[in-house]
Amino acid sequence: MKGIYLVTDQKACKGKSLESIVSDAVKAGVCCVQLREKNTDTRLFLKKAQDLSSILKPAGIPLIINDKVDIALAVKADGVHLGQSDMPYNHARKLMGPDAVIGLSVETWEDVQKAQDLDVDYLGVSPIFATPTKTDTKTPWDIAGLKKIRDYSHHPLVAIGGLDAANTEEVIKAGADAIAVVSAICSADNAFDATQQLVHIFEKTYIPQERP
Ligand code: TZP
Ligand code: MG
Repeated sequence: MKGIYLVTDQKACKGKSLESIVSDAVKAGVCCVQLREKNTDTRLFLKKAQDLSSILKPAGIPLIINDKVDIALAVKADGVHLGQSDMPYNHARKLMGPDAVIGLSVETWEDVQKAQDLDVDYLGVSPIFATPTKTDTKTPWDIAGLKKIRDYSHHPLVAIGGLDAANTEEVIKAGADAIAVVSAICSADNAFDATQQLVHIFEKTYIPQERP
Protein backbone atom coordinates (compact mmCIF):
# COMPACT_ATOMS: atom_id res chain seq x y z
CA MET A 1 0.00 0.00 0.00
CA LYS A 2 1.54 3.28 -1.04
CA GLY A 3 0.20 6.60 -2.23
CA ILE A 4 -2.80 8.73 -1.39
CA TYR A 5 -5.56 6.67 0.21
CA LEU A 6 -9.10 8.12 0.24
CA VAL A 7 -11.38 7.28 3.16
CA THR A 8 -14.99 8.28 2.52
CA ASP A 9 -17.35 10.05 4.87
CA GLN A 10 -20.66 11.21 3.45
CA LYS A 11 -20.92 13.89 6.16
CA ALA A 12 -17.68 15.48 5.00
CA CYS A 13 -18.83 15.74 1.36
CA LYS A 14 -20.72 19.04 1.73
CA GLY A 15 -23.74 17.83 -0.22
CA LYS A 16 -21.76 16.27 -3.08
CA SER A 17 -22.25 12.59 -3.87
CA LEU A 18 -19.68 10.06 -2.79
CA GLU A 19 -19.60 8.77 -6.34
CA SER A 20 -18.58 12.12 -7.81
CA ILE A 21 -15.83 12.59 -5.23
CA VAL A 22 -14.52 9.07 -5.68
CA SER A 23 -14.55 9.43 -9.47
CA ASP A 24 -12.57 12.67 -9.27
CA ALA A 25 -10.12 11.19 -6.77
CA VAL A 26 -9.57 8.15 -8.99
CA LYS A 27 -8.92 10.33 -12.04
CA ALA A 28 -6.37 12.29 -10.01
CA GLY A 29 -4.49 9.19 -8.88
CA VAL A 30 -5.55 7.82 -5.47
CA CYS A 31 -4.07 4.39 -4.77
CA CYS A 32 -7.05 3.02 -2.88
CA VAL A 33 -10.53 3.92 -1.59
CA GLN A 34 -11.99 2.85 1.74
CA LEU A 35 -15.76 2.99 2.11
CA ARG A 36 -16.36 4.06 5.69
CA GLU A 37 -19.98 4.26 6.73
CA LYS A 38 -20.82 4.76 10.36
CA ASN A 39 -24.42 4.38 11.53
CA THR A 40 -25.61 3.18 8.13
CA ASP A 41 -27.84 0.15 7.92
CA THR A 42 -26.59 -2.91 6.11
CA ARG A 43 -28.70 -2.43 2.97
CA LEU A 44 -27.58 1.11 2.37
CA PHE A 45 -23.97 0.21 3.14
CA LEU A 46 -24.19 -2.64 0.62
CA LYS A 47 -25.69 -0.34 -2.02
CA LYS A 48 -22.93 2.24 -1.54
CA ALA A 49 -20.32 -0.50 -1.72
CA GLN A 50 -21.79 -1.74 -5.00
CA ASP A 51 -21.87 1.79 -6.40
CA LEU A 52 -18.23 2.42 -5.50
CA SER A 53 -17.22 -1.00 -6.77
CA SER A 54 -18.67 -0.15 -10.18
CA ILE A 55 -16.44 2.94 -10.32
CA LEU A 56 -13.30 1.37 -8.87
CA LYS A 57 -13.21 -2.06 -10.56
CA PRO A 58 -12.93 -0.72 -14.13
CA ALA A 59 -10.28 1.74 -12.93
CA GLY A 60 -8.27 -1.03 -11.23
CA ILE A 61 -8.30 0.79 -7.88
CA PRO A 62 -8.80 -1.37 -4.77
CA LEU A 63 -11.98 -0.99 -2.74
CA ILE A 64 -11.54 -1.55 0.99
CA ILE A 65 -14.56 -1.82 3.28
CA ASN A 66 -14.33 -0.36 6.77
CA ASP A 67 -15.23 -2.72 9.65
CA LYS A 68 -17.65 -5.07 7.88
CA VAL A 69 -16.35 -8.34 6.49
CA ASP A 70 -19.83 -9.41 5.35
CA ILE A 71 -20.19 -6.32 3.14
CA ALA A 72 -16.68 -6.83 1.74
CA LEU A 73 -17.50 -10.44 0.85
CA ALA A 74 -20.90 -9.57 -0.61
CA VAL A 75 -19.45 -7.07 -3.11
CA LYS A 76 -16.18 -8.95 -3.66
CA ALA A 77 -14.24 -5.96 -2.39
CA ASP A 78 -10.45 -6.12 -2.44
CA GLY A 79 -10.19 -5.93 1.30
CA VAL A 80 -11.32 -4.81 4.68
CA HIS A 81 -10.02 -2.32 7.22
CA LEU A 82 -10.33 -3.48 10.82
CA GLY A 83 -10.33 -1.46 14.01
CA GLN A 84 -9.32 -2.84 17.37
CA SER A 85 -12.92 -3.72 18.28
CA ASP A 86 -13.87 -5.20 14.89
CA MET A 87 -13.57 -8.85 13.87
CA PRO A 88 -10.11 -10.13 14.90
CA TYR A 89 -7.59 -10.40 12.07
CA ASN A 90 -7.38 -14.22 12.02
CA HIS A 91 -11.12 -14.63 11.56
CA ALA A 92 -11.22 -11.97 8.86
CA ARG A 93 -8.33 -13.62 6.99
CA LYS A 94 -10.06 -16.99 7.04
CA LEU A 95 -13.22 -15.47 5.61
CA MET A 96 -11.58 -13.13 3.11
CA GLY A 97 -8.87 -15.47 1.84
CA PRO A 98 -5.13 -15.13 1.34
CA ASP A 99 -5.27 -12.51 -1.42
CA ALA A 100 -7.47 -9.97 0.37
CA VAL A 101 -5.98 -6.72 1.60
CA ILE A 102 -6.46 -6.52 5.36
CA GLY A 103 -5.55 -3.33 7.19
CA LEU A 104 -5.53 -2.93 10.97
CA SER A 105 -5.75 0.30 12.95
CA VAL A 106 -3.18 0.74 15.70
CA GLU A 107 -3.95 3.28 18.40
CA THR A 108 -1.54 2.24 21.18
CA TRP A 109 1.97 0.82 21.38
CA GLU A 110 0.47 -2.46 22.59
CA ASP A 111 -1.61 -2.62 19.39
CA VAL A 112 1.58 -2.17 17.37
CA GLN A 113 3.38 -4.95 19.25
CA LYS A 114 0.46 -7.36 18.89
CA ALA A 115 0.25 -6.64 15.16
CA GLN A 116 3.88 -7.61 14.64
CA ASP A 117 3.00 -11.32 14.43
CA LEU A 118 -0.03 -10.80 12.19
CA ASP A 119 0.15 -11.07 8.44
CA VAL A 120 -1.79 -7.82 7.95
CA ASP A 121 -1.17 -5.91 4.74
CA TYR A 122 -0.75 -2.56 6.46
CA LEU A 123 -1.14 -0.79 9.78
CA GLY A 124 -3.42 2.23 9.94
CA VAL A 125 -1.55 4.58 12.28
CA SER A 126 -4.45 6.35 13.93
CA PRO A 127 -4.64 9.25 14.49
CA ILE A 128 -1.45 11.06 13.58
CA PHE A 129 -2.99 14.39 14.58
CA ALA A 130 -6.28 15.19 16.34
CA THR A 131 -9.05 15.73 13.82
CA PRO A 132 -12.64 16.97 13.99
CA THR A 133 -13.59 14.23 11.49
CA LYS A 134 -13.20 11.54 14.17
CA THR A 135 -13.17 12.59 17.80
CA ASP A 136 -13.38 9.23 19.64
CA THR A 137 -9.67 8.67 19.11
CA LYS A 138 -6.85 7.90 21.54
CA THR A 139 -3.79 10.11 22.04
CA PRO A 140 -2.46 11.20 18.64
CA TRP A 141 0.80 9.52 17.60
CA ASP A 142 2.25 12.73 16.24
CA ILE A 143 5.41 12.62 14.12
CA ALA A 144 7.50 11.11 16.91
CA GLY A 145 5.08 8.21 17.41
CA LEU A 146 4.98 7.49 13.68
CA LYS A 147 8.80 7.40 13.56
CA LYS A 148 8.86 5.02 16.53
CA ILE A 149 6.44 2.65 14.76
CA ARG A 150 8.47 2.90 11.53
CA ASP A 151 11.62 1.86 13.39
CA TYR A 152 9.90 -1.18 14.90
CA SER A 153 7.24 -2.51 12.53
CA HIS A 154 7.84 -4.53 9.39
CA HIS A 155 4.39 -3.60 8.01
CA PRO A 156 3.58 -0.85 5.52
CA LEU A 157 2.20 2.15 7.39
CA VAL A 158 -0.91 4.09 6.38
CA ALA A 159 -1.03 7.36 8.31
CA ILE A 160 -4.43 8.90 9.08
CA GLY A 161 -5.83 11.82 11.02
CA GLY A 162 -5.51 15.53 10.31
CA LEU A 163 -3.46 15.05 7.15
CA ASP A 164 -3.49 17.55 4.31
CA ALA A 165 -1.28 19.21 1.72
CA ALA A 166 0.51 21.21 4.43
CA ASN A 167 1.78 18.23 6.45
CA THR A 168 1.90 15.33 3.97
CA GLU A 169 5.57 15.77 3.16
CA GLU A 170 6.57 15.68 6.84
CA VAL A 171 4.45 12.57 7.47
CA ILE A 172 5.93 10.72 4.50
CA LYS A 173 9.44 11.63 5.63
CA ALA A 174 8.59 10.23 9.08
CA GLY A 175 7.90 6.84 7.49
CA ALA A 176 4.36 6.67 6.12
CA ASP A 177 3.88 4.55 3.00
CA ALA A 178 0.43 5.97 2.39
CA ILE A 179 -1.44 9.10 3.43
CA ALA A 180 -5.10 8.47 4.25
CA VAL A 181 -7.43 11.44 4.17
CA VAL A 182 -11.11 12.16 4.60
CA SER A 183 -11.68 15.92 4.67
CA ALA A 184 -8.66 16.95 2.58
CA ILE A 185 -10.42 15.35 -0.41
CA CYS A 186 -14.11 14.95 0.57
CA SER A 187 -14.50 18.52 1.81
CA ALA A 188 -12.31 20.19 -0.80
CA ASP A 189 -13.95 22.64 -3.20
CA ASN A 190 -12.45 20.58 -6.01
CA ALA A 191 -11.75 16.94 -5.15
CA PHE A 192 -9.73 16.38 -8.34
CA ASP A 193 -7.38 19.31 -7.71
CA ALA A 194 -7.01 18.46 -4.01
CA THR A 195 -6.14 14.84 -4.80
CA GLN A 196 -3.74 15.80 -7.54
CA GLN A 197 -1.89 18.12 -5.17
CA LEU A 198 -1.52 15.34 -2.57
CA VAL A 199 -0.44 12.81 -5.22
CA HIS A 200 2.15 15.25 -6.49
CA ILE A 201 3.57 15.77 -2.98
CA PHE A 202 3.64 12.03 -2.45
CA GLU A 203 5.43 11.33 -5.72
CA LYS A 204 8.14 13.89 -5.11
CA THR A 205 8.70 12.89 -1.47
CA TYR A 206 8.27 9.15 -1.09
CA ILE A 207 11.33 6.94 -1.12
CA PRO A 208 10.68 3.29 -0.18
CA GLN A 209 12.58 2.55 3.01
CA GLU A 210 14.10 -0.61 4.42
CA ARG A 211 11.72 -2.12 6.94
CA PRO A 212 12.92 -3.86 10.10
N1 TZP B 1 -9.41 7.26 11.72
C1 TZP B 1 -8.54 7.93 12.45
S1 TZP B 1 -8.61 9.60 12.18
C2 TZP B 1 -9.85 9.38 11.03
C3 TZP B 1 -10.16 8.05 10.92
C4 TZP B 1 -11.19 7.48 10.04
C5 TZP B 1 -10.49 10.52 10.32
C6 TZP B 1 -9.53 11.23 9.43
O1 TZP B 1 -10.19 12.33 8.85
P1 TZP B 1 -9.41 13.59 8.31
O2 TZP B 1 -10.51 14.52 7.86
O3 TZP B 1 -8.57 13.14 7.17
O4 TZP B 1 -8.61 14.16 9.46
MG1 MG C 1 -13.47 0.23 12.58
